[in-house]
Amino acid sequence: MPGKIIDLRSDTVTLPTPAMRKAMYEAELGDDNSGEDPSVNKLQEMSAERMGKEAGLLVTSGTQGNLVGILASTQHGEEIIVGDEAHCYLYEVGGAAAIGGLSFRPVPNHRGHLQPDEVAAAIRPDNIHFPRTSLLCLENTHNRGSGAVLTPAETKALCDVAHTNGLKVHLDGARIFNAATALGIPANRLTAGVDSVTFCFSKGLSCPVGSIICGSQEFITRSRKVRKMLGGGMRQAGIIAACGIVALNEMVDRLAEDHANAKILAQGLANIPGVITDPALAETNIVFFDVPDISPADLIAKCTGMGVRFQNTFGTRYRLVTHYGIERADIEAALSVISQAVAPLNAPRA
Ligand code: TLP
Repeated sequence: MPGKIIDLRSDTVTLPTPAMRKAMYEAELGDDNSGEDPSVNKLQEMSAERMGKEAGLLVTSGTQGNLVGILASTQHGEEIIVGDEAHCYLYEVGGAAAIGGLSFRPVPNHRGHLQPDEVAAAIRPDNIHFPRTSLLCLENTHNRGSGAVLTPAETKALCDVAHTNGLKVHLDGARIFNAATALGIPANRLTAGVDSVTFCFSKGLSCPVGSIICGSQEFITRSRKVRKMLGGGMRQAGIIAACGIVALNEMVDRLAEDHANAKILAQGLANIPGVITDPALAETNIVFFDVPDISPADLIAKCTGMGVRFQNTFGTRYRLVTHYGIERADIEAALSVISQAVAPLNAPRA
């Protein structure tokens, strides 16, 4: 039996650090539904400051943060522009359509690097037949784009197109600190032009639960009501916020380690015959690879049996995510396991 399970399925599998467990125990609490939880209030202020926005609102998850952001920026029946591989389009149960009565207008994703001219072409002109286009959603880093990073210049160009045409911009920044770390800049440079941004505490920052949405004071006041409608109004949520405070103080700077590990992983995978990956795409903590000649069920079962877990995203494509708790030695071990699992492919044929 393998010893340590090396779980590379997602950075959502991270467990709280000892400092977070202590902070939860000691957290000052109150009723956040009435805005009276001091720990939540502190986290919201810290987060808003990091994002360069006026205010923040703690939400239960990234999915809820995106939905709150979308609903607070639109009216029922309008249309929102998304990349055709955006998380909020593919993996959030179509909440914007189901709950917001919004139609999605997908544009080519380009690994998250949406093209301003393609966005501009998707904006509906004023016409009796059309819904009003009211929001552009961006994603940084981009999950399905192998953790691709949007630069401040790209973000600005996209925001300019949106704002010139009367659209708001919501940024799914679930992993915004990974993007900032990769570029070596403060996160607020990546959020400067957007109207709202969500980021997650429960991914690379290692918290057990929680995300946040930031924007103008007026937007957050509206978002608070939407959150309540979605059942996301919490009570002594300072238990959750306490971990977020530790995360912002202690867990952002270490993301560079995850990125370095992802690069080693991607390079190692590229050297395994039978595995297809482009190591240049490993910009942050997400690595995708393909093994066309083996069934996904077999590959996953073999690797899991040898103590290495990762996700089969679709077809013969797989995703590995590095995070807190995964050390350099685990990367070497994972590479050795994957290499053994695909080895029969490479055996000389009789
Ligand atoms: N991503 C998860 C899930 O897809 C399972 C993962 O493992 O990567 N935006 C982005 C870019 C995300 O990657 C995710 C979660 C979310 C939003 C939603 O966050 P949660 O899971 O907190 O609702």
